[in-house]
Formats: sequence, structure tokens, C-alpha cells
Amino acid sequence: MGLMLSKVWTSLVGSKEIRVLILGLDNAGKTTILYKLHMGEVVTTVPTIGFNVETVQYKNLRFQVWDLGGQTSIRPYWRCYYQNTNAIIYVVDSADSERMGISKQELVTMLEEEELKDAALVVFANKQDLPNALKQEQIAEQLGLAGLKNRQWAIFKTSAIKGDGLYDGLDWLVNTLTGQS
Ligand SMILES: Nc1nc2c(ncn2[C@@H]2O[C@H](COP(=O)(O)OP(=O)(O)OP(=O)(O)O)[C@@H](O)[C@H]2O)c(=O)[nH]1
Ligand SMILES: [Mg+2]
Repeated sequence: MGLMLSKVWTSLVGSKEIRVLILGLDNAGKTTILYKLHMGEVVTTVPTIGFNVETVQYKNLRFQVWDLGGQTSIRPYWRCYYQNTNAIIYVVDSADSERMGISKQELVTMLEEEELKDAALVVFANKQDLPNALKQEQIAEQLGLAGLKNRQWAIFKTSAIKGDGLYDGLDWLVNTLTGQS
């Protein structure tokens, strides 16, 4: 590890925690993902009114992970949590093709926020276990990810209930935040 990289690494390790927000439309699977990462288990969820926050320890890093409610009436409150955020995990229900346009709008609006200009973006194309799930490439296309400017981003296909893909996303995040990618 070079001097620069080790400095970044030390500053991240030395800092309290890496702040991550899990955002996305209601029913995308955000709370399921949070608790799968936190406890390794699939929990029974109810729609989130407000937020859940848990610590996730991974590869010597401590992530403080905020899972915010995604219902239409709650989305305007997402911005209250943006300050000091290092990364966004944006979750999409891959089988909800009807609302992909709304999901894109919310993503674009969120990324326009000044407070998030340096935040890395991981998109989880979730619910890949469902038969009608759109493919990762289709979701990337519909969300317009290729057009993102000045943003470190990646998309992963996931199934929160099976646990597939979640740690691929976290690995990318660790590498990106520590300057190794
Ligand atoms: N088949 C399948 N179902 C999933 C998956 N992830 C989550 N679910 C289900 O989707 C439903 C909604 O999951 P939640 O985690 O509560 O969704 P949320 O994004 O937190 O929703 P809000 O809190 O309303 O914003 C639950 O019934 C989950 O069990 C997945 O990967 N595959
Ligand atoms: Mg929830």
C-alpha cells in the first residue's frame, strides 16, 4: 500500500465509522438487507416509518448503516440524513418494472444534493430470485447509470433473502472508500 493509500486507509480506520445510507422505494428490500448484513439473518419486516440504524463490521471497517423508509410520504425526509454520508446503497426491486421510472427520479433527485456530491453509489438490483426480475443490465439502463457524472458507482445483482451479492457490493465499497479500486 503506497503512502497516499495508507493515509486514506488510516483516516478511514481511525475515523469513527463509515456512514452509509440505504435508500430506495418502499418494498425494495432495504430493511431486509440491513438486518441480513447486521445479523446474517432474514428477518420479518414491516414497512419502515422513520429509520433503522445498525453497525456492520466488515473487513476491519465499521459501517454505520442507516435504513430509511421508502414510502412516498417519507422520501422527502431522506435529505435530513445526507450530511457526512460516505456511501449510498440504492436498492431496487428488480421485479417492480412499473416503478423503475419513479425509482430513477428519486435517485437522480438524491444525487443532485450537494451534501452527497462525494458519496459513492452502490446500486443493488435486489430480488433477483423472483422469476420476473429484470436483469442487472436492464436496471442499469433504466436508471441511467452510465450517464452519471463525477460519481463512483457500481451495480450488483442481489437477493437479500438468499444473501446473494450483498458482500460483493460491500467489497466494492471497501475498495472504493479506501482508494484501492
Ligand atoms: N423474493 C424476495 N423478496 C425480498 C427480497 N428482499 C426483500 N424481500 C421482501 O420484500 C418485502 C419488503 O422488504 P423490506 O425490507 O421491508 O422493504 P423496504 O425497502 O425496507 O420497504 P420500506 O421500509 O417500506 O421502505 C418483504 O416481504 C421482504 O421479505 C429478495 O431479495 N427477494
Ligand atoms: Mg424498511
